[in-house]
Amino acid sequence: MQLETELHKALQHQDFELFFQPQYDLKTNRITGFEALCRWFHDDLGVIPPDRFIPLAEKTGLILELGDWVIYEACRQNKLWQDQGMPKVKVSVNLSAKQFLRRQLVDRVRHILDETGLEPQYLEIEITETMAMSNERYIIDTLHQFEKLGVQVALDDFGTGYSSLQYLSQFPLNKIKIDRSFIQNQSKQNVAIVKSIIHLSHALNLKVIAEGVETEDDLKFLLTEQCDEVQGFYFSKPIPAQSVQGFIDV
Ligand code: G
Ligand code: G
Ligand code: MN
Ligand code: NA
Repeated sequence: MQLETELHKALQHQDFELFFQPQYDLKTNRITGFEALCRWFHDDLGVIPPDRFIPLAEKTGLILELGDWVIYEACRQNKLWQDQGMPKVKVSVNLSAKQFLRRQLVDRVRHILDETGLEPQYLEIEITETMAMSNERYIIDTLHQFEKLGVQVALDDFGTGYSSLQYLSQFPLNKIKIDRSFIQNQSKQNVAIVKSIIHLSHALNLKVIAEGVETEDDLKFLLTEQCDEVQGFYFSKPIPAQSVQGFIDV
């Protein structure tokens, strides 16, 4: 069985589902949003993790179609929650480099927002640090268009790439996401890095969120360092859409 053929079929049959992982404001303890994470349910193979199919989708170009679906589905779901009376929060979607470098990405997103009726400030896109630091000019231009549209932008996996601080300050970003490796291995160096990322973010007027928060100690550390938001298994793993409503009520 060729996974690429299966991926084609899965797109036609809509064998994908978005799971959602909550993000919390550390000061208010309120949910600020959900990160949408794609899951593939295969009839014979079971759940295929994104680490396996996203690289394949990128290689084959299927990421464009899949990526459009992810953005649409995330917006549709968030609007539905709002219409059901849930407090309004953001939904964030991960974009791959190929998707981002495609012309008309901003138009496609605008179209999806129109179609689903979701207000732009309730959509956040995540691009990785590595993506941002190649084609800087093009990325900065595109991000300015997103800013104009009112869509939020977060820089994902921060700390794992090689950001030029010169460029970073030119990026119209709203948020920096500290890569979970720094939270998971709190070596002396990593602690120093986390502290400086938080300071840097605040100096640049950006919100900062820590990923991979798994323990009470992680949380205390981030609270002390005045991190703005947190996400991780300590609060919840990614959950299906139908679990979100009950989740937010408790
Ligand atoms: O959901 P999980 O934590 O297993 O995700 C593993 C990786 O797959 C993460 O790096 C995540 O960003 C990526 N991923 C999950 N869903 C999507 C998606 O819809 N689009 C892209 N481009 N990446 C995704
Ligand atoms: O690359 P990105 O940040 O988009 O990856 C999100 C991935 O991180 C998802 O696969 C999600 O399941 C995973 N994740 C979220 N919270 C935690 C956590 O607390 N610990 C670990 N190990 N993984 C997490
Ligand atoms: Mn992410
Ligand atoms: Na990340």
